[in-house]
Amino acid sequence: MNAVCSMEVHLQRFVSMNVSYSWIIPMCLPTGYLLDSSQNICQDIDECVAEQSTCAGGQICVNLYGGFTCVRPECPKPKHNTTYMKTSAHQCERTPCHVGSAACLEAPHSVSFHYIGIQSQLPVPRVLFTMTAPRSLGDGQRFTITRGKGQRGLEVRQAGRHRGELFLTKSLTGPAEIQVDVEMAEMSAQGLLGRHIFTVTLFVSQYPF
Ligand SMILES: [Ca+2]
Repeated sequence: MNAVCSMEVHLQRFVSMNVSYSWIIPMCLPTGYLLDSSQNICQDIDECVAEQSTCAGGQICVNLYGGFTCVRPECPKPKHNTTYMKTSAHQCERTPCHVGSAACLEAPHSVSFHYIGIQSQLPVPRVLFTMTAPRSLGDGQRFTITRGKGQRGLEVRQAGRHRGELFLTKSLTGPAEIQVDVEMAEMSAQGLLGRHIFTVTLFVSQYPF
């Protein structure tokens, strides 16, 4: 990664010898950061807010620590009489099923996409993402990691009657991109009412800032 450097000049005067002496210390920080001199820390530049991103039309800008990325969430492809349509930039919902199509009725009701930038070696435990039922039909929800469950350090837990949390139990070292799917199953006394998939992509930065 390239670095942006500035020079800091330090000056000292040797009184007894009546001479001045100066030296220069280079201050380097990776691209994508600004030096916050009041706190002496590297501050991420939010390229999405600053409109410095070059995302194409239809793409969504996601700010990351030390950079940004452009994403274009895509709905699941039609399969077994099951189709999805985009209901927002981040969400797809299943279209009404044909009568008698069991495969369609068993498919998830919605798929939503979430992008999270985190720093490398983040202290743990830490909640990364909270999932809530958009409308509560059932008696409760059950949360399960259905894809990427082999990824160490990521777990889900019930955090309330209609809420679940994806949380980090082990520090992740970047740069890395990790994708997990979390399923929220809406349950009633009669059984499963419906399923919702949260596709979560984590972008772990190269540095711990
Ligand atoms: Ca950034």
